[in-house]
Amino acid sequence: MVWLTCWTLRLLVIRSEGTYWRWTNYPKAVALQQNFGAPRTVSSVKLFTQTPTKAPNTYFQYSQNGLDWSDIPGLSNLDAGASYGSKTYPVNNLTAQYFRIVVDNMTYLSDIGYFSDLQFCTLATTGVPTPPQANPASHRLPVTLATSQAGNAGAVLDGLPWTNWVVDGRPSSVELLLNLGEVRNVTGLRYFATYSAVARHTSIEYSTDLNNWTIFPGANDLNTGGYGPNPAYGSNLINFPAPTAARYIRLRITNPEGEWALGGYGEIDVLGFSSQASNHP
Ligand SMILES: [Ca+2]
Repeated sequence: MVWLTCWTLRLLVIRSEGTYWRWTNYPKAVALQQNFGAPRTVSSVKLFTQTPTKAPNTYFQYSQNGLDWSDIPGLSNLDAGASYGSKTYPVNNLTAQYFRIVVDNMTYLSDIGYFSDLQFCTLATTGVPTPPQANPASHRLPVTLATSQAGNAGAVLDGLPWTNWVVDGRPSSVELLLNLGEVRNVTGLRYFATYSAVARHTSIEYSTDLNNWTIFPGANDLNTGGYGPNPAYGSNLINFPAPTAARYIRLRITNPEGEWALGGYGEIDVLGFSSQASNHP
């Protein structure tokens, strides 16, 4: 006989009254993790959502070592704040030592998460650890460095949508280089465009060695700026047709109209996955 038991994660109190798990001031991503100490078999996850919760990109994940994480099948990229109250998510008896919830702030909100109860319900037996997923879903990849010949390139990584990378003085072209630190499978780009500049002729390119560059299919001569004709102000998503092996991503903007300022990206995130598993924060 086995007994269903539920373990409640301790919820942090973040600038709020009561026991809520809530983060403010534009976090990139937040995670709440549980180490069971030994492999445990999870049969469901219960989450109590307060209102108004904003958690449009929520993932429930598992790991055997606390480092390499996979999404629990079916519990990937959920809008966990869509409805108030308790909700139970089924899990098909997945066995792991570590479980966690991740809220990824892919839409650059000031305030994410507002949960008051989170339970991983386990069968009181140990089992065979479940291997990592073979084909993980796309997530936001860590970007180790952003560089450019001018402007504050680091502003696209600081989490704050209003601090941006701008190059003024009527440049003929500019480039912003993102380094992933290792070769990953890249599937798209998410970015926040501000009013500060134009980017009417943008190509998005990739490389594994900094020498050989290729434009992503469909990513040539795009209007990606938040100002000017047909502005793309705010949060934008560009999906590439297929996963592409890349370590470096380059946004190259040319300026045939002689505009004063180019760029204006408040944040840029690269989407994709590594060979084994994904890591959010
Ligand atoms: Ca920023």
